[in-house]
Amino acid sequence: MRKQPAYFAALLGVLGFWVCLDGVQQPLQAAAGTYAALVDTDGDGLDDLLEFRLGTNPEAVDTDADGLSDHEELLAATDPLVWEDTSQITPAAGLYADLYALGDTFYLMVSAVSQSGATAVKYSLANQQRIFTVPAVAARPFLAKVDQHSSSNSGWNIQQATYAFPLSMLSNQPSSAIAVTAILDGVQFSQTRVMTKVDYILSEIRIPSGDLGRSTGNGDPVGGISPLEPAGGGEPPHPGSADEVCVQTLEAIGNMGGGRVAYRVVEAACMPMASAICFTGCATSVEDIIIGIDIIGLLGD
Ligand SMILES: [Ca+2]
Ligand SMILES: [Ca+2]
Repeated sequence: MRKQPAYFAALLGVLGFWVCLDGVQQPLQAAAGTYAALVDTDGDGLDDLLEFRLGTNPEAVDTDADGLSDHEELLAATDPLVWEDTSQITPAAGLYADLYALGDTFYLMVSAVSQSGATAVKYSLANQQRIFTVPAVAARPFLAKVDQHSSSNSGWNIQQATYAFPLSMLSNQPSSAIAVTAILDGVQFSQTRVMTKVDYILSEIRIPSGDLGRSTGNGDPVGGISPLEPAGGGEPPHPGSADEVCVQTLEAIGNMGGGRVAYRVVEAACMPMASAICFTGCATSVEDIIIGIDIIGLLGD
């Protein structure tokens, strides 16, 4: 196992949420083998492997041809797979973070669109036991790629950084989360990715309804699983309730293709557990539908 700095080893902190699975998930197979990490064929800022995960075309900047690039759509919280009247979209600051895995490495891409640039960028890692937050400078040893893109809106700029971390940071944990917070044009934004082992497969849990997991600070995700407060405003990770663990029981209800499996929450509760910490926002409600994405099964070794 690769050696990793203590601050990041400790990072994936709290998250007292476990997922139990009822039903059977078939590991999904897809032909990701032709893609290489950190390659962005169409130059839109989204690596080919990330586009493979998202279902966008790695060889087209604007998959749905609505005038906004796939990357800008993620930052604008619109759907890069659905044509929208982008002339009606008011330019706004946005933060997007996503990850993909290849071999023994996972790649975390963070990008922000703003007028004045991103400041106070911080990263948090959380697991059942703890949360650890560091400023962006502490993650610099893992930096694999930085980039800048011009926005389709004059006066707005897209900043981007991609980090390469040992996959063991996630795969050794039953569940974990990565959160990014930043100040964009004076407003705090955050993005979170939540991973959990489902039948021994590390899967990413995302919010349904076509949402690709974005948060722009003014979005208000409903349902789903998140270690952040679900309210808008991009609140940072917080320790939540001590000595509790969120237990979600999921029932697989459908294979959505592309590595995605839909689950229905059949049980959701915060339960007492010594030394565990339950994020306020991690509890779903019964009958919520969440999406698990088999990132390792799709793109792993
Ligand atoms: Ca691309
Ligand atoms: Ca679109």
